[in-house]
Amino acid sequence: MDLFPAGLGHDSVGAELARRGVPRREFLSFCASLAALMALPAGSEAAVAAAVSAARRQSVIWLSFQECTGCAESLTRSHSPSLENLLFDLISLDYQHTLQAASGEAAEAARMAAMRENQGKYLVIVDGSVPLANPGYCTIAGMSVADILRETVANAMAVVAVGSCAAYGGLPAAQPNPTGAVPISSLVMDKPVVNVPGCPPIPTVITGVLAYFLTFGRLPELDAQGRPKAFYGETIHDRCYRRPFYDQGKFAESFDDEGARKGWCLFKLGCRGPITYNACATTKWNGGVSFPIQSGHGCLGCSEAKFWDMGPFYQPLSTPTATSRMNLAGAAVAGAAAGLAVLAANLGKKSAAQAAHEPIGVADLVKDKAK
Ligand code: FSX
Repeated sequence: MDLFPAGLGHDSVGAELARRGVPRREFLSFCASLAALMALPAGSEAAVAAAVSAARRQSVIWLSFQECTGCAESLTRSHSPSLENLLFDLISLDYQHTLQAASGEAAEAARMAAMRENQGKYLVIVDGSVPLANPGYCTIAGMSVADILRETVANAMAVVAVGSCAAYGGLPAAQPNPTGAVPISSLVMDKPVVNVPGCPPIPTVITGVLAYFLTFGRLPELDAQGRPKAFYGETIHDRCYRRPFYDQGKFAESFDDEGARKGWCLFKLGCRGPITYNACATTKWNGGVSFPIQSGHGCLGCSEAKFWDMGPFYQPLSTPTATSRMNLAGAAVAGAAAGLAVLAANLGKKSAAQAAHEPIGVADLVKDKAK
């Protein structure tokens, strides 16, 4: 199979890779990592390679509003694909405050040119929330960010709201929300919007969503909150390697006790893993090295709506119920095989123990999501 056939458009990813002499083997291994990232079945890499090769380098305009730049910092730690892969091979990042060389009028001219030359085809990524209490609270080149958003998405194909600020309002929207901060989805009604929450989001998840869009020309399957199911389909708790300790009723009571040293469950130290949907426990951070729970710190729930207001941090969600302890007792009596069956049942999407908890914050969360 010729990955970079002669008939490819001059602005295709394949043509660009061929020009730069990227070896076939290297490209295929890159596509294999993309396929794994997108949770595609084994053997999909050839199809991904063909699609990526023929794809046009995607024009992307990245807007940053009320935020801390943690999301862009996270992206720069992307390892698979690396930021370098992403920028030079897959996309044409035509505007991004933190990474672009241009400034002032030249930067704004680049945004206008990208909008003009790629009408209906460019992707808009937004991090940060929009202040509605006063347009002067956040402006770029003399324009309110609400107007910049409106202008930029008018001819866009789709919008990706990166980070909990863009997806839910995040830190700027925490009580008492002095700037009247709102998420992107409350202002963009006529374009597809995908939410990639997290404060910041996992870099692999940001690049995974972009890779999916580039490969298939559409957004991945989303849940009711507009999050890609492939990355936000399960809770941290569902996939946590400390989960067996939870099921056995073994909990650290402080960050330096015997239980903590033995790696027991951090639930009693306020871990929000049971109510937090994200891929930290599987994808991990820093090239797959670790994630907060593996480093001895409970999950703060940063990818859930209103997580700043669901506090205080380190307050346990609730006391583990008798249900999970009963599971342990039953497992012990019935032996190892039965224990594994109980564990398998508990690893289901909503275990009886999880359903019985109704942790603090869940009701609020559901209420917020229903709005
Ligand atoms: Fe918000 Fe991102 Fe947290 Fe910071 O851009 S999601 S405050 S990591 O920077 O928007």
